Amino acid sequence: MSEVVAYTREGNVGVISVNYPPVNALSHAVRAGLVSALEQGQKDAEADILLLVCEGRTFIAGADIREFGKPLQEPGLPDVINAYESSDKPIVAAIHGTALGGGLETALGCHYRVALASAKVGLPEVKLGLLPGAGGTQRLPRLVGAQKALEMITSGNFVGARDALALGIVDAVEGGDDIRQVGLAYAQKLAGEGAPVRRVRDISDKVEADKGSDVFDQFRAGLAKKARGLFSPFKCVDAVEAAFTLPFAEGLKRERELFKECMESPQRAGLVHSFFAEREVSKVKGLAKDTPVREVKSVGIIGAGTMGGGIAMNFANVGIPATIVEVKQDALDRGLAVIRRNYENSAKKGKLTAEQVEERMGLIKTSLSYDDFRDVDLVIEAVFENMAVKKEIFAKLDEVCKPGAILASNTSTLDIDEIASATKRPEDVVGMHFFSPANVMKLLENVRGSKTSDEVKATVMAVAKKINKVGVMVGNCHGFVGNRMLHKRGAEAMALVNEGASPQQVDKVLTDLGFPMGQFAMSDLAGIDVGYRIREERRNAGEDVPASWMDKLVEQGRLGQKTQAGVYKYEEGSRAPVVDPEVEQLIESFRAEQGIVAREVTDQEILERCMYVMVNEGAKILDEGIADRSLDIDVVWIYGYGFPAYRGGPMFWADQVGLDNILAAVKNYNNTVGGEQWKPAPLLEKLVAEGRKFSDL
Ligand code: T1G
Repeated sequence: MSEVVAYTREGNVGVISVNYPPVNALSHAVRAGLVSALEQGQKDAEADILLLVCEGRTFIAGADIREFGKPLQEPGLPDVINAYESSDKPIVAAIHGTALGGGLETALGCHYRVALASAKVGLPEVKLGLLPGAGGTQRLPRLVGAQKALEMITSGNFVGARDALALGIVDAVEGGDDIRQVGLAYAQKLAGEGAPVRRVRDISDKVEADKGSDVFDQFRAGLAKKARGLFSPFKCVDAVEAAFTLPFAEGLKRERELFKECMESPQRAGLVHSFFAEREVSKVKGLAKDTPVREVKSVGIIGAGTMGGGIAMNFANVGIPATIVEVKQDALDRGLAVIRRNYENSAKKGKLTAEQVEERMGLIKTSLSYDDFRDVDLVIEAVFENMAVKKEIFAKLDEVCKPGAILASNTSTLDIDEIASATKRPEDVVGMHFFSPANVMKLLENVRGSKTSDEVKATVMAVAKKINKVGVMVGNCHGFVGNRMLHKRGAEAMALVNEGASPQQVDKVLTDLGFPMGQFAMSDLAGIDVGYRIREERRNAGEDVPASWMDKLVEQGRLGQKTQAGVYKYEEGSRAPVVDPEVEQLIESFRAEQGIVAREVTDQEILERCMYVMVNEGAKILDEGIADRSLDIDVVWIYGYGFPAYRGGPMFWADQVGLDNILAAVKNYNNTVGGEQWKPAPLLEKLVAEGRKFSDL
């Protein structure tokens, strides 16, 4: 008897029950247990019908992703599902929670499906760089037709129980939360009606109706834009198409071939790494799981600019009241108008109802006085990047806020310890670095000061989860993790243009790698005056920061999208970057002033200098303990800067490129380009010497 899958009988119903926390994933033990429980059910003469049900929070949520890349242990899932479908006793799948991937495929191999109204179903394999590899691409279309099957399988989106009923994926939906009782009652009803064995593979009307349809080519055309650079979405279409061109058994074979291609693709490796990394980052190294978390029932925000407004929306979205303080009423009015406009845009897209807009607006208050922060549990300062201003603000907060209130700065680069030194409660001071636009970007870089307490660290990580962000705990240094690496990439990109590359050539190398935007298009979006001010601050602090053609742009008032001209120009009402001959002229004049003779720069050099400088900096960040694990850096870049998840993040990608190749290039640029940024990181040298990877850390 398997300890993860049990067989029992209740009346004339043979019950197969899976109990493999946390999500009843189809590990080898579960697959073997399913087969053995089915055999018991077949032999049980008292059982007229069989019921497949799961314990715990959810029906089977898919194959066990932790087994990917390891040798397959029989029985494989397709064989398990084939055994269920071939049963001569009807089998009912009772679905609660989320029946996903191989879980839904197993349910489709059963003969009837009943779901709780709160349940969801889906085939999200595409989000892992895969496709449904256990009959989903062949059975789902037989129930829902080509279009719906293609939509579900290429998006990986979940479908609620009632929609699944309407689509024919499930046969009945019941209220309540006792899936075992619901399943038993439904099975007894079917047995009483003498319901026959009804195999999905034998249902052909939807297949006949869509045979010869051009929906597949239409889908491929649509994916060309949406799934740019991705591999498995196109294989999903091929697999579903096989359900309409081949007999069932042949279609399964075709699906298996395509599944294997996806399983072996580097994109699957990257996406699975990203899946687990996103979950691992919430487990902060050195922070006990039971560290007390302070309740955050209300927040204060200083600054009603783009960031302050976006931050306030995150809290209002989850029902937490936010008070925004500014120095002038018109700044508050402008900020509130932007927030309302953002919500109304979401309502126009059907993402919010008018009532929800008003409800959320009602949670956002404004004030000109810090007195309104007396009772808040957390204050987030979001004013411009000037240390003196921030210290003045934190000194005032220290006086006004109640004991135990957390004082956070949204600073993107500045020293948290210095900010904390303006207060008498450094243990309650922390960085909460949101990414612009703050109400959209998933990353929240939580920055620990040297005195930040464990309770405050645990609390801001819990706040990240509460406001639907991916929180990463990082150490305190200039630029923390994300921006420290971004600044290195930005400096290299600017230097490459000094030397002969064009901004658009640099940007194309990065978008071809999979970034949504190139370095300069991103600078135009954020405002190239941001980088200008940071360079000026560093020059004022005595650092040797070379002159730059981008400074010239700022000095001409070309600040980026907000002035419709920056590195690129922007037509009225458009965000599309257009190459501007004036900028090309300015770059040539700058080179002449600096005595630089332009040379041809290859795409490969651009890729190496922009990306390897980041990897080298990431290794230094790990060496210094600013990031605890390489996966923390990967998550920062995937969720904060759009690093393509299918490449797993900069450090995972570096492992795939080969650290020896990267170190060789770093050494080369250390000789030819020079500068601190090209000094090989000791950790990179150590890993290469030991034949290890970042993902081993
Ligand atoms: N395998 C192994 N572990 C899994 C897992 C899985 N499929 N899904 C979740 N976990 C772990 C997760 O790592 C975490 O572990 C814990 O469960 C809670 O997850 C043949 C090949 C189910 C919606 O893609 O979408 O089937 O951190 O924090 O927010 O065609 O997990 O606690 O140690 O995410 O409530 C298809 C992936 C696989 C579903 C729950 N299935 N999972 O969300 O909890 S491929 C999926 C999810 C496949 C077949 C193919 C979510 C969830 P730990 P969590 P949650």
